[in-house]
Amino acid sequence: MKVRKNVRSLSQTEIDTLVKAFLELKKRGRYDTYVHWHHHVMIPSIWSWEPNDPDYRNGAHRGPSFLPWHREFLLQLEEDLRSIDTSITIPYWNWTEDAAAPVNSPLWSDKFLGGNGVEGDHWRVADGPFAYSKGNWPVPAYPDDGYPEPGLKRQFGVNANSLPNSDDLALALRESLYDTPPYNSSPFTLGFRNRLEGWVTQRGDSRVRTPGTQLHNRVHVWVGGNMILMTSPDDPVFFLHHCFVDKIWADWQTSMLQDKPNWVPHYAPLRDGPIGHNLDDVLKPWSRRIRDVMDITSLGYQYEQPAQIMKAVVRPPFRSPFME
Ligand code: CU1
Ligand code: CU1
Repeated sequence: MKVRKNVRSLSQTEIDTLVKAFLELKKRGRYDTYVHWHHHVMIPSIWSWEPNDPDYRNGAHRGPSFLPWHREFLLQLEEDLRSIDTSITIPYWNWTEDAAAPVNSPLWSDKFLGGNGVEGDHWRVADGPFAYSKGNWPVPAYPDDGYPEPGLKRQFGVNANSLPNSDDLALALRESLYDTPPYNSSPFTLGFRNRLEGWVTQRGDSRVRTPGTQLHNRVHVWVGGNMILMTSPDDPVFFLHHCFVDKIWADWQTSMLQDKPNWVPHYAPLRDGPIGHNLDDVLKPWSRRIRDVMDITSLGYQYEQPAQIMKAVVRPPFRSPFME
């Protein structure tokens, strides 16, 4: 059984092995396939065989398949990394642990992912293995998105001033339905997926404490630079971020199996939902169906920190009967 660890539990040797494998995949041209897969799934109707109609739905975002699609995406990358070194599993970045001091996260060490971009250098990352100046991590320019210069870019805290904390996460973990019609990204659509993806803002729920985008989305926006584009896997932090998103889903699934065993498979829609988002739909461009990625144990991995730790966070705070 593969065990995916918290980034804080990794030894420097484990970090070095992981970084080396990322660089090797990049050198072989394989890493860019992931950027293309992600980009492609975000812009429908660029191939002739795709329906060119307004109801066509993104197969990986703004809908129920958000979590299963990214679970499969991580599995694919993990296999590629393990073809270079069999000891590798993707580590997860629990950003709630860094919410108090995001810039001080151990991730941004020059021996791990490197740090913030430099404003005077088009916000390009200047230190660590992925720095533009090292030349080992080519990232193209995206002039249409406002990035006319090549190189990996980050803009910590510029577009969102904080990372989500454990209270923000608890709002998602308290949801007992996976997703609800119309299965979209409206701030009023209820369910675990829409919460965790980050679309339920203060507009849709007054219990949300910070203005602007939430949870998964907010992490992309806080890191900034390449992480806010459709090509966000250009930044390797993408996978460490999504690994935590996947862990949150797995923990939620575990707690739902205990609390609501009759509601299996804890997924919706089973059928008749948007194309690509039903339980038996295939996760394109791969071959597994959503149904096939529901149970991480059967996929051969687990997470280092047990779900019970997350459950402690889920317990609602005491509310006096004299309060609203
Ligand atoms: Cu994505
Ligand atoms: Cu994402």
